[in-house]
Amino acid sequence: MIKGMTLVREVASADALDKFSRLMLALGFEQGKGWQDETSRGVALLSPLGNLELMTGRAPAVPPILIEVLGLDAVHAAVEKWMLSNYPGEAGDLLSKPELTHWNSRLFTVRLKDDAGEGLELGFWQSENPLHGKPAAIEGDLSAAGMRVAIVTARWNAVITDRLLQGALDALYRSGVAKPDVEIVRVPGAWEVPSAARTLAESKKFDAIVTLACLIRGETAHYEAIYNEVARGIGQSQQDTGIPHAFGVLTCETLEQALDRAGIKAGNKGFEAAIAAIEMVSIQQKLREQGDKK
Ligand code: DLZ
Repeated sequence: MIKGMTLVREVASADALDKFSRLMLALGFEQGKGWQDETSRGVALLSPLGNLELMTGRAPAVPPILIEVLGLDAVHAAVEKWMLSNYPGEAGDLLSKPELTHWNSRLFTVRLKDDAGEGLELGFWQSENPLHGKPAAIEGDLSAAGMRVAIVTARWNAVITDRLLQGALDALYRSGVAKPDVEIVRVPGAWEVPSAARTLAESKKFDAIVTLACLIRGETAHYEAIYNEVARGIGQSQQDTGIPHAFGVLTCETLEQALDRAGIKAGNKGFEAAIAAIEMVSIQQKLREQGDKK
């Protein structure tokens, strides 16, 4: 199994090596295991993706070390700041501006000069193609046209759960679910959510179930016991039926915290749960299609 690639490149001096590693660490590179012995010293830097490119023909005019980034302008600003403090008066000559390349990217270069005037040239680049370098992954779509969804919502703490419900409906309708394809089931409290969710899932009439409830520690006797059972029951229904169940059960210390998570300050967890349900339905469809092809 291939694990990664290592390119070993000699640098002109210890000074250039130090400058290089300090700049890379300042930009957020993870430090790998370097080495030091009587004859040499090495610095290792790890990046999330590696890419070895060999070529023939017209060589792109680029430095031998290229670092692919997201947010090239922000990286340029960070490198410029670093250069201004490490090469006062010279940064303008050593650092280029980002420019378009003939290979559908933007690039800037930086020269890390050492005391002897030698050093190391690096290039930072970003592809104009937003999908470039993305690891291949199966991801769900958020288009929900034709999807049938059941929402189970608890009446207990209705001031919160009604807001969660509004958030969930907003997400479903905006993603293309038709109103007649949404069934809303109200149950007394969080405790009753799993059994209703399971009945709906077993009916095979729905592609996904969204569960909504709110438990407030300070106001809920046996808070831990109820919460554990609700979470277990919803999870088990999902596992046993294979129908995605989104978990929109709030567990909060105070009513204020619950309000924040129901649309005031920290998003609306009902909205988020509905989006997760849509995404999971789409992912399951894709996984099934992939399985059928094999
Ligand atoms: C009993 C109870 C309590 C104390 N607290 C809550 C809560 O914070 N949130 C909630 O959704 N439900 C609560 N319940 C009601 C139980 O979930 C359940 O509805 C009743 O015990 C009846 O079975």
